[in-house]
Amino acid sequence: MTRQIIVGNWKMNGLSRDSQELVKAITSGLPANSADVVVCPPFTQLGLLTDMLKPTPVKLGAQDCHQEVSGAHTGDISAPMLADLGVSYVVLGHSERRQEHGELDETVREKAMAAAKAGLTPIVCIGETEDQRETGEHFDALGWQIKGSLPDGFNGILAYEPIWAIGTGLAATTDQIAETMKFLREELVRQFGEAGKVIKILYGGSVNAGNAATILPIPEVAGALVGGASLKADAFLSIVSAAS
Ligand code: G2H
Repeated sequence: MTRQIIVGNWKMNGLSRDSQELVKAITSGLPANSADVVVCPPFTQLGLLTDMLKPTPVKLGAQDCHQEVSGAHTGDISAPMLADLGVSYVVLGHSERRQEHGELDETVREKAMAAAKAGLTPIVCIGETEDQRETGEHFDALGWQIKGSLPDGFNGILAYEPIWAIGTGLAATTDQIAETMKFLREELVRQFGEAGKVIKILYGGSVNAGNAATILPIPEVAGALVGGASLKADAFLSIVSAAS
């Protein structure tokens, strides 16, 4: 079995000193033979942290990239720019970007292609709204998002983050995660054939030190995308320790 992967999504948090302290605490507290660990700080901290992380097994991720390589896109950062800094992963299509920046599946798909071309591993997020879950439309919604957001030949990671579980402290139940993971695997195989069998699927949405040991062993869960709990070294390390 491949190692699980725990990804810390710091979102818009972290000034220089906090970021360095957090990374120092995470890298010095990593358990032996730990799961794979990725931290995704804001863009502003990537340059600073790349040197700190180089001698450690912890990898660096970004929280977005532009779909173009360069050009007139004020305020944006391209995938080759991230690769140039030593970034290995990039989170794409997070629901906060879909909501706050109007990102559509098609843009997410283009970003995933750009990331892969630059040598980054895209972590593409999908997830249903509370309404879709309540009306039983969640599988349809997820199926469409997979179809729209993942490019042909997708060789990255899929993150399932039910929107209603993000930052609410209310993670999906074990049954909901298990049932959804099974559905996602079937969809991936339907879309990508053999290759769909090995695409890693992460769960995200209020993963914390208390529930990680219940969530991570669920079949098909290849790891977790962690927001709030990735900002505290002890909580994040507990989650890493719960991974296999
Ligand atoms: C979901 C998750 C990280 P949190 O957005 O991507 O955040 O763990 O705070 O729910």
